[in-house]
Amino acid sequence: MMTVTCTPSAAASTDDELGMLDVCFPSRSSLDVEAVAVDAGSVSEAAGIFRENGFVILRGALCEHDVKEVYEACTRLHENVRRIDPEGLGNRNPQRYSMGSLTPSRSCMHLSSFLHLLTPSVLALMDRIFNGCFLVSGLGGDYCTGLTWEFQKLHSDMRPARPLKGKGSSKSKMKNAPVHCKDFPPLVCVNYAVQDLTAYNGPMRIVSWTEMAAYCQDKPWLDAPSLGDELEKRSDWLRSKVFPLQAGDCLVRDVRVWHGGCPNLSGEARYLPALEAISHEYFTFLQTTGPKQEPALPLKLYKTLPEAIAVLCNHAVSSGSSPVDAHVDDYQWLKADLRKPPRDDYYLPLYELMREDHQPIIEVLQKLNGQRCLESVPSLVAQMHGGARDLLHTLAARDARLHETLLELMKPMEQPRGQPKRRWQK
Ligand SMILES: O=C(O)CCC(=O)C(=O)O
Repeated sequence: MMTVTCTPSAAASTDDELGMLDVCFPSRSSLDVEAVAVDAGSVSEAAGIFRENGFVILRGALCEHDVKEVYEACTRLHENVRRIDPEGLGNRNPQRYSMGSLTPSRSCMHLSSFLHLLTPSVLALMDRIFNGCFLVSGLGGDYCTGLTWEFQKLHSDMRPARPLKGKGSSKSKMKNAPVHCKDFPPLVCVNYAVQDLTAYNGPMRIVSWTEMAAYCQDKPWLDAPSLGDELEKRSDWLRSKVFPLQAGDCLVRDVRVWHGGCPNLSGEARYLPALEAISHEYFTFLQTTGPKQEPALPLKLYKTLPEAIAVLCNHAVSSGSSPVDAHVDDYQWLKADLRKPPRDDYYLPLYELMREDHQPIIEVLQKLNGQRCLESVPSLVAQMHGGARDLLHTLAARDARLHETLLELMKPMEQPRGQPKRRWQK
């Protein structure tokens, strides 16, 4: 394995740069995705994988029609967000957004397309994971724009929880919350892919309970590593990305399992809309200790749900005269200022120096990967600056498939000036 260093160097060699490109955009994930993936209907098998790892992938959970509608809903949401945050400062780091946190109701339950995420196969799995004792706590998810440069630090969505220790810290307000036992998840998030997820368009990365425990060893309260530490001590985790996924697949994860966002330089926003399920126990705890929640599900939409699904949402439904009732399918119903400063550092030394070179390369690779819009690849290559073009050529020289495809595409083009001809010849 190539050695990566955390020391920024203004004059990184091509080998360093290729190595970094492989860490940031590996052609294969270091996660054995097939080993943790099952068909959406295989509830028992899925529950077993979930229990062991803290997550599982369900193939084909959302049908094509619903994928399309949810994707369009995400796109509309993003268009409206852009009006409020044209610079892309984000609410979860630059260019990154939590969709639930964008709206005054802290959920997307007022957008009818999001109700497609309440799929029977996923709810059957929730039933198994929570032993029948759960509710739907929200619909939301995360997205990053098509030009998201940085990684996001690995994190648990519930930082005070101590699943590897089994009990809360004595100082925390959450000390007695029912969130510390590893085998009883308080919250499960189901992130749906609504577009194919590839190496290049910002799939999420995630690590298993076993890996977390090995990292923490005798310090079970330890937080996830910073990005610098991750690169230095666990560079494989930066490659532990949930891809390839097809639109319609979903990642079911205990929110306490460490995960994080990855760069997306594909030029297209990547959406991961989500359903969130909460245990009865944790819900009751929040009812008695937390702030009162405003209803998030308009009565009009609630009435369209099948009985078996509606009962899981009873606690979130409005009376018919709440603010949310006036905003059914209103994509402009967003917080006036939705931007939030980043919680963690998101700089990865060395990568920062190279990302400008990587961006045009990733756009080309993503287009080749999807075999879509191949006509635009030659012009993308022609627009690259010298450094990026050199790097792509070096990559092509090492990767037979990339070499052949680019060679074919480049036939009608002139050799870029200054490039030795042999780079394009086998
Ligand atoms: O968008 C992603 O891939 C992960 C986002 C995430 O985990 C977060 O913002 O908390």
